[in-house]
Amino acid sequence: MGFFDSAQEVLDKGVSAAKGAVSGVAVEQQSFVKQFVRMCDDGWRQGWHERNGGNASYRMAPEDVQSCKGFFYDTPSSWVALPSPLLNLAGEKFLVTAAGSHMRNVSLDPAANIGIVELDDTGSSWRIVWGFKGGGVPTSELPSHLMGHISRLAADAENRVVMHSHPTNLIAMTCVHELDSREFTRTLWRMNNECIMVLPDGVNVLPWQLCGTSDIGVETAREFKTARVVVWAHHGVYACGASLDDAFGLIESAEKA
Ligand code: 2HA
Ligand code: ZN
Repeated sequence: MGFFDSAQEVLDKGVSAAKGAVSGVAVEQQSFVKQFVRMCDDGWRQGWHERNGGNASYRMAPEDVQSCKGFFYDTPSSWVALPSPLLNLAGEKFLVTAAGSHMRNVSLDPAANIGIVELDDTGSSWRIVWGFKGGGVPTSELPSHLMGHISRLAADAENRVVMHSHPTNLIAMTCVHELDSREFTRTLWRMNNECIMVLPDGVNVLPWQLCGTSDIGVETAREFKTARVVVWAHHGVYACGASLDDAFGLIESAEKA
Protein backbone atom coordinates (compact mmCIF):
# COMPACT_ATOMS: atom_id res chain seq x y z
CA MET A 1 0.00 0.00 0.00
CA GLY A 2 1.46 3.36 -1.05
CA PHE A 3 1.56 6.54 0.99
CA PHE A 4 -1.58 7.94 -0.62
CA ASP A 5 -3.55 4.72 -0.03
CA SER A 6 -2.69 4.62 3.65
CA ALA A 7 -3.31 8.37 4.01
CA GLN A 8 -6.75 7.84 2.41
CA GLU A 9 -7.42 4.95 4.80
CA VAL A 10 -6.53 7.10 7.82
CA LEU A 11 -8.74 9.88 6.48
CA ASP A 12 -11.65 7.47 5.90
CA LYS A 13 -11.31 6.09 9.42
CA GLY A 14 -11.19 9.63 10.80
CA VAL A 15 -14.30 10.65 8.87
CA SER A 16 -16.21 7.56 9.95
CA ALA A 17 -15.13 7.97 13.61
CA ALA A 18 -16.18 11.62 13.48
CA LYS A 19 -19.52 10.67 11.90
CA GLY A 20 -19.96 8.03 14.60
CA ALA A 21 -19.38 10.61 17.33
CA VAL A 22 -21.78 13.12 15.73
CA SER A 23 -24.38 10.38 15.21
CA GLY A 24 -24.17 9.34 18.88
CA VAL A 25 -24.67 12.89 20.14
CA ALA A 26 -27.36 13.80 17.59
CA VAL A 27 -29.56 10.82 18.41
CA GLU A 28 -28.99 11.20 22.15
CA GLN A 29 -30.34 14.76 21.92
CA GLN A 30 -33.74 13.68 20.54
CA SER A 31 -36.44 14.16 23.12
CA PHE A 32 -37.74 10.55 22.96
CA VAL A 33 -34.19 9.29 23.60
CA LYS A 34 -33.72 11.72 26.51
CA GLN A 35 -37.02 10.57 28.03
CA PHE A 36 -36.08 6.90 27.57
CA VAL A 37 -32.71 7.48 29.26
CA ARG A 38 -34.44 9.29 32.11
CA MET A 39 -36.86 6.37 32.54
CA CYS A 40 -33.91 3.95 32.83
CA ASP A 41 -32.32 6.21 35.43
CA ASP A 42 -35.54 6.66 37.39
CA GLY A 43 -36.17 2.90 37.41
CA TRP A 44 -32.72 2.29 38.83
CA ARG A 45 -33.25 4.97 41.49
CA GLN A 46 -36.47 3.20 42.50
CA GLY A 47 -34.43 0.03 43.12
CA TRP A 48 -36.13 -1.87 40.30
CA HIS A 49 -33.01 -2.61 38.25
CA GLU A 50 -30.27 -4.29 40.27
CA ARG A 51 -27.20 -5.16 38.20
CA ASN A 52 -28.41 -5.85 34.64
CA GLY A 53 -32.00 -6.45 35.73
CA GLY A 54 -34.81 -5.26 33.51
CA ASN A 55 -35.06 -3.91 29.98
CA ALA A 56 -37.24 -1.56 27.95
CA SER A 57 -38.37 -0.90 24.41
CA TYR A 58 -39.98 2.08 22.68
CA ARG A 59 -41.65 1.85 19.25
CA MET A 60 -40.47 4.94 17.41
CA ALA A 61 -43.06 7.33 15.98
CA PRO A 62 -42.68 8.44 12.32
CA GLU A 63 -41.36 11.83 13.51
CA ASP A 64 -38.74 10.12 15.72
CA VAL A 65 -37.54 8.11 12.72
CA GLN A 66 -37.52 11.24 10.58
CA SER A 67 -35.32 13.18 13.01
CA CYS A 68 -32.85 10.31 13.55
CA LYS A 69 -32.51 8.44 10.29
CA GLY A 70 -29.82 10.76 8.94
CA PHE A 71 -27.63 9.60 11.82
CA PHE A 72 -28.17 5.86 11.43
CA TYR A 73 -25.12 3.73 10.65
CA ASP A 74 -24.02 3.74 7.01
CA THR A 75 -23.51 0.00 7.44
CA PRO A 76 -26.15 -1.49 9.77
CA SER A 77 -25.51 -4.88 11.41
CA SER A 78 -26.46 -8.09 9.59
CA TRP A 79 -30.09 -9.20 9.82
CA VAL A 80 -30.87 -11.52 12.75
CA ALA A 81 -33.88 -13.84 12.41
CA LEU A 82 -36.65 -13.67 15.04
CA PRO A 83 -38.04 -16.96 16.45
CA SER A 84 -41.17 -16.37 14.35
CA PRO A 85 -42.18 -13.63 11.88
CA LEU A 86 -44.01 -10.61 13.34
CA LEU A 87 -45.66 -9.21 10.23
CA ASN A 88 -47.60 -6.57 12.19
CA LEU A 89 -44.32 -4.94 13.17
CA ALA A 90 -42.80 -5.01 9.67
CA GLY A 91 -40.55 -2.00 9.13
CA GLU A 92 -40.98 -0.67 12.68
CA LYS A 93 -38.00 0.75 14.56
CA PHE A 94 -37.47 0.30 18.29
CA LEU A 95 -35.22 1.97 20.82
CA VAL A 96 -34.18 -0.84 23.21
CA THR A 97 -31.79 -1.47 26.07
CA ALA A 98 -28.68 -3.57 25.42
CA ALA A 99 -28.29 -7.16 26.64
CA GLY A 100 -26.36 -7.17 29.92
CA SER A 101 -26.43 -3.38 30.27
CA HIS A 102 -26.94 -1.94 33.73
CA MET A 103 -29.76 0.62 33.90
CA ARG A 104 -27.61 2.82 36.16
CA ASN A 105 -25.10 3.17 33.31
CA VAL A 106 -27.53 4.13 30.54
CA SER A 107 -27.35 7.87 31.23
CA LEU A 108 -23.54 7.79 31.43
CA ASP A 109 -23.21 6.45 27.87
CA PRO A 110 -26.53 6.04 26.04
CA ALA A 111 -24.99 5.04 22.71
CA ALA A 112 -23.30 2.03 24.38
CA ASN A 113 -26.18 0.92 26.60
CA ILE A 114 -29.17 1.38 24.29
CA GLY A 115 -29.66 1.22 20.54
CA ILE A 116 -32.14 1.27 17.68
CA VAL A 117 -33.17 -1.87 15.81
CA GLU A 118 -35.30 -1.98 12.69
CA LEU A 119 -37.44 -4.89 11.55
CA ASP A 120 -37.39 -5.95 7.91
CA ASP A 121 -40.40 -5.56 5.65
CA THR A 122 -41.78 -8.98 6.62
CA GLY A 123 -41.14 -8.60 10.37
CA SER A 124 -38.95 -11.73 10.27
CA SER A 125 -35.61 -10.28 11.33
CA TRP A 126 -34.00 -7.25 12.93
CA ARG A 127 -30.77 -5.34 12.52
CA ILE A 128 -28.99 -2.60 14.46
CA VAL A 129 -29.08 0.85 12.86
CA TRP A 130 -27.79 2.94 15.78
CA GLY A 131 -26.18 2.56 19.24
CA PHE A 132 -24.99 -0.63 20.99
CA LYS A 133 -21.53 0.92 20.63
CA GLY A 134 -18.67 -1.45 21.43
CA GLY A 135 -20.32 -4.61 20.14
CA GLY A 136 -23.53 -4.65 22.19
CA VAL A 137 -26.76 -6.32 21.09
CA PRO A 138 -30.42 -5.80 22.08
CA THR A 139 -31.81 -7.36 25.27
CA SER A 140 -32.29 -11.13 25.29
CA GLU A 141 -35.94 -10.35 26.09
CA LEU A 142 -36.43 -8.76 22.63
CA PRO A 143 -38.90 -11.52 21.56
CA SER A 144 -41.02 -10.88 24.70
CA HIS A 145 -40.95 -7.15 24.02
CA LEU A 146 -41.87 -7.44 20.34
CA MET A 147 -44.65 -9.97 20.95
CA GLY A 148 -45.86 -7.71 23.78
CA HIS A 149 -45.97 -4.73 21.41
CA ILE A 150 -48.04 -6.69 18.86
CA SER A 151 -50.46 -7.87 21.49
CA ARG A 152 -50.97 -4.42 23.02
CA LEU A 153 -51.26 -2.72 19.63
CA ALA A 154 -54.24 -4.94 18.94
CA ALA A 155 -55.87 -3.59 22.13
CA ASP A 156 -54.53 -0.02 21.91
CA ALA A 157 -53.27 1.39 18.61
CA GLU A 158 -51.40 4.12 20.54
CA ASN A 159 -49.19 1.74 22.51
CA ARG A 160 -45.45 2.50 22.18
CA VAL A 161 -43.70 1.22 25.28
CA VAL A 162 -42.97 -2.12 26.91
CA MET A 163 -40.97 -2.01 30.13
CA HIS A 164 -39.64 -4.86 32.27
CA SER A 165 -38.31 -4.35 35.80
CA HIS A 166 -37.72 -6.15 39.11
CA PRO A 167 -39.68 -4.19 41.76
CA THR A 168 -39.00 -5.58 45.23
CA ASN A 169 -42.48 -5.52 46.76
CA LEU A 170 -44.26 -7.03 43.77
CA ILE A 171 -41.72 -9.87 43.59
CA ALA A 172 -42.07 -10.44 47.35
CA MET A 173 -45.85 -10.51 46.96
CA THR A 174 -45.54 -13.38 44.46
CA CYS A 175 -43.78 -15.40 47.20
CA VAL A 176 -46.65 -15.08 49.67
CA HIS A 177 -49.79 -14.47 47.60
CA GLU A 178 -51.95 -16.83 45.60
CA LEU A 179 -50.80 -16.53 41.96
CA ASP A 180 -54.30 -15.99 40.66
CA SER A 181 -54.67 -12.85 38.51
CA ARG A 182 -58.10 -11.93 39.89
CA GLU A 183 -57.12 -12.36 43.55
CA PHE A 184 -53.74 -10.66 43.03
CA THR A 185 -55.48 -7.67 41.43
CA ARG A 186 -58.08 -7.45 44.21
CA THR A 187 -55.35 -7.35 46.85
CA LEU A 188 -53.58 -4.50 45.00
CA TRP A 189 -56.89 -2.62 44.67
CA ARG A 190 -57.60 -3.10 48.39
CA MET A 191 -54.11 -1.96 49.43
CA ASN A 192 -54.24 1.28 47.48
CA ASN A 193 -57.51 2.76 46.33
CA GLU A 194 -55.70 4.68 43.57
CA CYS A 195 -54.92 1.34 41.89
CA ILE A 196 -58.54 0.87 40.85
CA MET A 197 -58.32 4.08 38.83
CA VAL A 198 -54.81 3.50 37.45
CA LEU A 199 -55.25 -0.23 36.83
CA PRO A 200 -58.94 -0.77 36.08
CA ASP A 201 -58.01 -3.79 33.93
CA GLY A 202 -55.96 -5.19 36.83
CA VAL A 203 -52.77 -7.20 36.54
CA ASN A 204 -52.26 -10.66 35.08
CA VAL A 205 -49.90 -13.08 36.81
CA LEU A 206 -47.75 -15.75 35.15
CA PRO A 207 -46.18 -18.57 37.16
CA TRP A 208 -42.37 -18.74 37.23
CA GLN A 209 -40.64 -19.95 34.10
CA LEU A 210 -37.34 -19.49 32.34
CA CYS A 211 -36.91 -15.98 30.96
CA GLY A 212 -35.33 -14.94 27.66
CA THR A 213 -37.28 -17.60 25.74
CA SER A 214 -39.85 -17.32 23.01
CA ASP A 215 -42.34 -19.31 25.19
CA ILE A 216 -42.45 -16.70 27.95
CA GLY A 217 -42.82 -14.04 25.24
CA VAL A 218 -45.86 -15.83 23.80
CA GLU A 219 -47.45 -16.16 27.25
CA THR A 220 -46.70 -12.56 28.23
CA ALA A 221 -48.21 -11.37 24.95
CA ARG A 222 -51.33 -13.45 25.61
CA GLU A 223 -51.69 -11.87 29.08
CA PHE A 224 -51.19 -8.38 27.59
CA LYS A 225 -54.43 -8.86 25.66
CA THR A 226 -56.45 -8.23 28.81
CA ALA A 227 -54.13 -6.19 31.08
CA ARG A 228 -51.38 -3.62 30.73
CA VAL A 229 -49.38 -5.14 33.59
CA VAL A 230 -48.12 -8.73 33.63
CA VAL A 231 -46.40 -9.99 36.77
CA TRP A 232 -43.77 -12.69 36.33
CA ALA A 233 -43.85 -14.61 39.63
CA HIS A 234 -40.51 -14.69 41.48
CA HIS A 235 -38.96 -12.48 38.81
CA GLY A 236 -40.53 -9.09 38.08
CA VAL A 237 -43.09 -7.27 36.02
CA TYR A 238 -43.89 -6.19 32.47
CA ALA A 239 -45.91 -3.06 31.77
CA CYS A 240 -46.84 -1.22 28.61
CA GLY A 241 -48.28 2.12 27.65
CA ALA A 242 -48.78 4.77 25.04
CA SER A 243 -45.94 6.77 26.62
CA LEU A 244 -42.89 6.14 28.75
CA ASP A 245 -44.68 7.88 31.65
CA ASP A 246 -47.69 5.57 31.26
CA ALA A 247 -45.69 2.34 31.43
CA PHE A 248 -43.48 3.61 34.26
CA GLY A 249 -46.48 4.91 36.22
CA LEU A 250 -48.28 1.56 36.07
CA ILE A 251 -45.31 -0.18 37.67
CA GLU A 252 -44.99 2.61 40.26
CA SER A 253 -48.64 2.27 41.25
CA ALA A 254 -48.65 -1.53 41.49
CA GLU A 255 -45.35 -1.54 43.38
CA LYS A 256 -46.57 1.06 45.86
CA ALA A 257 -49.73 -0.94 46.53
O1 2HA B 1 -32.28 -8.19 31.34
O2 2HA B 1 -34.25 -8.79 33.63
O3 2HA B 1 -35.36 -10.88 32.53
C1 2HA B 1 -32.23 -8.96 32.48
C2 2HA B 1 -33.58 -9.42 32.86
C3 2HA B 1 -34.06 -10.66 32.24
ZN1 ZN C 1 -35.96 -9.70 34.46
